[in-house]
Amino acid sequence: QNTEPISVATWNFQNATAKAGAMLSNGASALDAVEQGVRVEEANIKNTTVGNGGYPDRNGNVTLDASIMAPNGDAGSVVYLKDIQHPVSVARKVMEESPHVMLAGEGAFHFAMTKGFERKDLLSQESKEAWRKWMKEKKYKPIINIENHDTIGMLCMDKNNDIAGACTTSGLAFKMIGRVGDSPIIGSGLFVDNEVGGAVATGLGEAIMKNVSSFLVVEFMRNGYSPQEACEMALKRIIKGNGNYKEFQVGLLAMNKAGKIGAYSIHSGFTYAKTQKNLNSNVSSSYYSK
Ligand code: SD4
Repeated sequence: QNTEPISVATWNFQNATAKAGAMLSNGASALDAVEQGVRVEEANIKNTTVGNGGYPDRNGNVTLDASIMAPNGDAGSVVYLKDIQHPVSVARKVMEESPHVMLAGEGAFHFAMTKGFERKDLLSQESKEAWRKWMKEKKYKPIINIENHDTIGMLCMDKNNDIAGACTTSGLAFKMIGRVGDSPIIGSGLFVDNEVGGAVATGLGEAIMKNVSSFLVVEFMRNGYSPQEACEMALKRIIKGNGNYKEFQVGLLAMNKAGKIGAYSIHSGFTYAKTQKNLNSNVSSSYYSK
């Protein structure tokens, strides 16, 4: 099998897929491309759900979750990491230079310091103002597709047909202190099995974690379903277990070894970015709720 390299990412993050796509065209590995691709959004101060400029928790702390998976099945992740702009790169270091898969909070920060990462205050002026405004009413309600849903989950396939994935987020805006979402949980926000394909998730992490969505999507593909069918089947299982699905959004995105893509969400509004052969596009996913 020889498929043209391809990169896809949740939401309209074409700058990220374009970066990864350009690297893949130049022969980069899927792992390098996926890391550098999501770093584009981690550095983007305008993206209030990822990395620098992310919305804080209700105590004003920006806390980041990120994960990465390599074609050989290795994985690394960080949860509740503060003051580091590129959590995905810390996750990669955890994968490659520690005996562990996941590091949390202070330990993750300490590890990052020993690996030469820079300490940086990530709370932007805009995010600080949004938080102050939120503090006036203190009403916690994730809003479908807006504000709370801009996590980047990315899948890349390189010229050798190897697949890698990454997922990085500041989590839900104004979450409780200590809250960790699906994005750094291997199998929930991200899963790659290089024999079969990969999947990433975005949306309400609490629903995704209970469903282990990305692992489920990949297992469905292993059983012969297309990426589209697999996303639909996994998402319908979330809906079945949640009477209140009308109140939250989940989007799933998958790629198989043939480079076929599938995406499905509960509500309209979920899109994914795609770069292949230097062509960038933004594709609307199909969805369940009318
Ligand atoms: C979380 N799934 O922390 C993430 C949020 C998200 O776009 O996807 N935002 O629950």
